[in-house]
Amino acid sequence: MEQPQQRAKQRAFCIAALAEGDDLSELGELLRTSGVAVAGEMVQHRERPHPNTYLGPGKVEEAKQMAKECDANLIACDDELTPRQERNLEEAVGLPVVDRTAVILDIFAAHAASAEGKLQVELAQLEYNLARMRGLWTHLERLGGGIGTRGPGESQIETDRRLARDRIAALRKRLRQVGGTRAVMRAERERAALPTVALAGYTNAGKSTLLNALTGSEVGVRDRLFHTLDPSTRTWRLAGRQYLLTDTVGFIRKLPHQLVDAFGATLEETRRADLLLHVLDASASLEQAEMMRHSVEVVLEEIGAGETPRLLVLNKVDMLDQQQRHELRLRHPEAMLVSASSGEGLEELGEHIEREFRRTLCPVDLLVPYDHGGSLAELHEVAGDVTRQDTPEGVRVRALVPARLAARFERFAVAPS
Ligand SMILES: Nc1nc2c(ncn2[C@@H]2O[C@H](COP(=O)(O)OP(=O)(O)OP(=O)(O)O)[C@@H](O)[C@H]2O)c(=O)[nH]1
Ligand SMILES: [Mg+2]
Repeated sequence: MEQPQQRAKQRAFCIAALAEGDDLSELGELLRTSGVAVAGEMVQHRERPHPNTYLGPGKVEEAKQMAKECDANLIACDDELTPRQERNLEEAVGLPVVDRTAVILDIFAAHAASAEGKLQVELAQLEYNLARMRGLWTHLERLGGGIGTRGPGESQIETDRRLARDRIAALRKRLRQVGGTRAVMRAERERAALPTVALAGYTNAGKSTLLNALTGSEVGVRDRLFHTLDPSTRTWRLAGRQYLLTDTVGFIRKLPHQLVDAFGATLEETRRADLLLHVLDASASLEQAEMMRHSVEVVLEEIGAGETPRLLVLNKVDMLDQQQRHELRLRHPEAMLVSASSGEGLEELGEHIEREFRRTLCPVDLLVPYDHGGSLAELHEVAGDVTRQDTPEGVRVRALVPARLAARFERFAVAPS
């Protein structure tokens, strides 16, 4: 799918209108992930972007000159542009303009592996393009080799829009069907009543590495943005009990709303977890880390996981010295410090989670008659700390079960001895 020779020809001049700061490194990282080189950059400090041209008129002129001097053939903007801003900028600078959303969508398109992931990305791209009244695919042209063209006639645009709307409806329907299968699988898991833990966090925080380290699996890991798009769930054994651990798509500052919308089903796994591990790259600068932590909180809120219990996991501490670790502990006294690579802190993390779950368990005292072997087997699956004793009337059992399952065994309840 990658076409390095063609892609390397893209040289972007990066622009941003920021209230403060001048850090365009993340946009640069996104562009590189997408195979585009960074030729130069410019930041204008302003309260909010210019409504017509994003940068102010004088700065647009300056950007045009600078882009020319560094031989850029593309302008990349660190925000999502309105269609009008994009058009005006393109006209004024005389170069194609891509915004942050287009770049992120392009990366998602390149990384989508599963059928569902591809559908979700296509849906997000269509919605983005539809709002822009442009031909179906343009710009980075990864998906169809440039089916659409810039500036098609009105009737062409109308046809494209109609096609796009039809396709969007078809995609939504298809995704609902796929989502149905997912719901069935989830229902099965819920019947098995395993506690579920989901990994959430900024892209590249080390979520997949952590999943692998904890469960001994081999989910793909790479030092690139948005490597994981499809959720993967593994069982995780902890103190004799089985948990489900789910890894899913990473978040980013200004995550395009089209993606949040399209990835709704995938993010459902995050929303429904009993516990969220918010994985944060602790090797980042304080400022970076704070920005990443905040962005993740915002997205979690947005997808309706704001209330899910969560635990902050500071990863990559192998890159820190004692002083830095000490500062982190003071800053986040509730957090766990771990290194998914070296294994440091993973045992403590497991113990902590185990303790938290134990607190939600409910003690039961039962007398299960001998002809109810099925219930006994079920109990063994979901309960911890089971002690049993055979008596003439049946099996006398004492165990800890998840509160939401206690009712299943109520009919066997007896007074504690
Ligand atoms: N030094 C160090 N590097 C780590 C650690 N955990 C992960 N990494 C590296 O960080 C990079 C990203 O790791 P992933 O596990 O792919 O991150 P992710 O959060 O799953 O990223 P996305 O799937 O893109 O959202 C890889 O190069 C890992 O090798 C750690 O504890 N220490
Ligand atoms: Mg990953």
